[in-house]
Amino acid sequence: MAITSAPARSRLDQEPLAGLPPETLLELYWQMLRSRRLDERAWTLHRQGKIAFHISAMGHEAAQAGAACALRRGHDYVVPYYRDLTLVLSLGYTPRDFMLGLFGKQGEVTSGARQMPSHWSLRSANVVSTSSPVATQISHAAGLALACKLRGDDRVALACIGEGATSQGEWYEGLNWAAVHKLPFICLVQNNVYAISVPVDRQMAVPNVADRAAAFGMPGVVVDGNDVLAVYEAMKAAVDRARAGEGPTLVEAKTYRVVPHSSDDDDRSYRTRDEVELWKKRDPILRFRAKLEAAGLLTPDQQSEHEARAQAEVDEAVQFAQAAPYPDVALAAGGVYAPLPQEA
Ligand SMILES: Cc1ncc(C[n+]2csc(CCOP(=O)(O)OP(=O)(O)O)c2C)c(N)n1
Ligand SMILES: [Mg+2]
Repeated sequence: MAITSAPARSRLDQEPLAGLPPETLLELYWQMLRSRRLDERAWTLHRQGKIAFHISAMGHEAAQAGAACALRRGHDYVVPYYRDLTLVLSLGYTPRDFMLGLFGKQGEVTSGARQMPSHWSLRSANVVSTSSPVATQISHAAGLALACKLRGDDRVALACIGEGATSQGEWYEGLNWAAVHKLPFICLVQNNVYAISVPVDRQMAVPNVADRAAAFGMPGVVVDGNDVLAVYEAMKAAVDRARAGEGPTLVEAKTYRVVPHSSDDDDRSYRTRDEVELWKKRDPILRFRAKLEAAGLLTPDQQSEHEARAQAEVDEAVQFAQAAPYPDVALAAGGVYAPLPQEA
């Protein structure tokens, strides 16, 4: 039977910190904070004319850190989308990796700097590279989940996507396939209200992306995407389900992109400043910080230490990437075209 759940209620009232040990809670906070500081620097570097392009995870940190925490790193497959900076950092991507990508320098791990930034991949963490056309990653992830099932291993495949891209045919095909074959697949939709300038109510006539899960025959769960522990709990339930052979889950994390779509976008043309300011008050990092402070897990001194460490890592990564050489021009087409055949 198809199930579409009501919006998942955070169980924090019963389990204030999702049953996670203090070190894991602090690690979650660290991943979110470091991602934000890297992201802020990327915007600055762009406005200084030092990098060509940036697309931001700002506002999505809780959705992504919570999702990463529910996975077995280096074991499960992850097919991210371009906004997943916090997710890939949580899985092992480093600040240097990120900055090498922004500067297009030699040593960039995903493609030797041949791709645009934010086309993440990381072999050691089973993070699979995606194409630029949105939603193509869904078929890739469903295929990986099928492979996991055929091999009989206990891996799951996670695909991330924005709510706008769920209008694409490949999203429907991938989710349908995953449900029909009861695959160990999780689709995490990061619903940030906009697909560039197009608001969500111009994308679909139902209030939640997760409402569509019923049509595939899989559970659909709505979760507060700015509450890292609520996302973790929803994702953990979906991962456990997939690992137990019970099939796929559609998780929709409701969040908001507090900056323009990318460094090429001017969001003043399609949304009000009041709306943006309202969502800034729901900042996922400040919310989690307050929770940790209230639980006595983060003192002001520890907070300062986290900030200093994040700034130091960002500074070091920027210096490293700026000093790195550009890739050899002769390698520009490497990995793109097969070697030319020998002349007869
Ligand atoms: C097939 C396809 N159409 C259009 C684009 C251009 N494009 C890139 S991102 C984007 C918006 C996607 O919005 P959403 O899925 O909500 O993700 P968000 O950026 O909001 O996180 C569009 C239209 C593309 N990359 N691929
Ligand atoms: Mg969106």
